[in-house]
Amino acid sequence: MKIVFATNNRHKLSEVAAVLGDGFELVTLAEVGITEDIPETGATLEENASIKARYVYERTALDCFADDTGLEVEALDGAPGVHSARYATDGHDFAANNRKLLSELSGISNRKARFRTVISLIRGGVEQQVEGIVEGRIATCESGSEGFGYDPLFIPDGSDVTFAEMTAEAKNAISHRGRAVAALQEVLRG
Ligand code: ITT
Repeated sequence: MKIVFATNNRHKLSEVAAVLGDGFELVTLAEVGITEDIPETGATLEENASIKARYVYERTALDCFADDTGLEVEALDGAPGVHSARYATDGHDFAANNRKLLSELSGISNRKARFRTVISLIRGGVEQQVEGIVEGRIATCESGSEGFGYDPLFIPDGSDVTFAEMTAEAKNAISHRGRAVAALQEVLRG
């Protein structure tokens, strides 16, 4: 099955491709001629996932999906949440975002956090959303070099190590995105 994945994030692309497996051919934005950044103007992950998927559908009329993900930290009232990509700066500066998160949590003992991924799928012009969540906590310093984004700071429940210390396979087995993509697969196969 051929489907467009509306992302410019190569890490997401490889994680999603690994979970979906060989039965699905993921088409990139560049392959359908969309090279500009899709504006993410929504106030929620749900809105942004929908905006990204609709942007692609309106221009290509192809089946497509988009993922919007946020890190929600309890002691920060859910921040950075929908602003996760641009927490510290205007760009996707992972190192600066991680430094800001550690500084905001400095001296705070409640480190509870979760990653939440919302995927918006448009198939045959009909839109559906699925979600994946992983609960965990924010470490006091960065560890590991795998993955991307906040992975060096996020320790999932049931683990002693961060996502950045896990193989891609181990992260995918329990992660927000792995779970959301498993739900997406059910919908696509159903
Ligand atoms: P696209 O919109 O092009 O898909 P993006 O990087 O802007 O890519 P999001 O808005 O969904 O994607 O993600 C917001 C940020 O959340 C992202 O830049 C990372 O910093 C972080 N993030 C997302 N998924 C993550 C993951 O699995 N592990 C660690 N950080 C993640």
